[in-house]
Amino acid sequence: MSEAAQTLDGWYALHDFRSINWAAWKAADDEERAVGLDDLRVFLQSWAETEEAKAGSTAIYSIVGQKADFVIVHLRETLEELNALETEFDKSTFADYTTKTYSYVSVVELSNYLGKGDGTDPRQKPEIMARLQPILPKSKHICFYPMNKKRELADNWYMLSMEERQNLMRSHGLIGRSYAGKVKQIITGSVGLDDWEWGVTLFSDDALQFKKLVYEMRFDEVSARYGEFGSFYVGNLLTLEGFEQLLKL
Ligand code: 76R
Repeated sequence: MSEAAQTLDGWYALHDFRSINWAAWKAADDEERAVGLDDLRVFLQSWAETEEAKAGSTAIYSIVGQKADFVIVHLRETLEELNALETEFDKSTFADYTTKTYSYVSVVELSNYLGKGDGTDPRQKPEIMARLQPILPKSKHICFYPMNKKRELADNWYMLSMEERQNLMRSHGLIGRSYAGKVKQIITGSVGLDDWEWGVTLFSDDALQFKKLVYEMRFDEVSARYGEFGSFYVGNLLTLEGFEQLLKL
């Protein structure tokens, strides 16, 4: 049996994709819509306070295309907190004007492929904790997709030796690092949690950098040979003002 990579796991993640039920929103009167918008303001305020208190992080993006209208990305310490956030949102008046389109449950993950480790507890290191409990950047754009590493007879990631995987990951990391300052990535692990093995969430102020990075990685062996990808979601940062503008009739 090959050696499993060790992971450090951080905050749990919920990517909650919704669409707006425009027929219901348009059928509501001004007063009803005002109640819905108030809900939204209260949610955004409370999520911002959680982030301020460093007890989690939330980012909201519109989604371009027909897969969803917006996504709320929550990072929290526990699955219970994610569950509570989702249910609280579902109970709100605002949620009556939305439909659920997709969701993804995972946990922020760092693996030991490239880190040497100096024998000390990595959780005592502020720079490691900042990566395990990241404040989601409020970049202009987001890109999310789930992925697997292949398990086919000829190309089975999980049957490669630790050393082979380390060598492959080195090249992956080098490409990734060449996008430093342009794309911020958060890798969340989801084996045993959701339908794919990882969620990839990318942030950038220039959406073209998503295409350039993902394209370049396709030529790298880790992705070219072993990557399998789900649906891609791409969108634009939604502030409260942006949300109000979006909902304006
Ligand atoms: O964490 C680190 O910085 C160490 C290097 C590193 C690891 C271990 C790293 C760097 N990644 C790691 C793990 Mn990655 N990554 C992806 C995708 O579309 C594709 O082809 C793949 C989707 C992107 C775009 C990306 C970007 N990475 C992983 C893993 C877990 C693998 C496992 O455990 O088997 C996956 C699934 C994955 C996928 N990666 C980077 C990036 C970028 C931009 C970097 C550089 C990060 C930096 O230096 O800040």
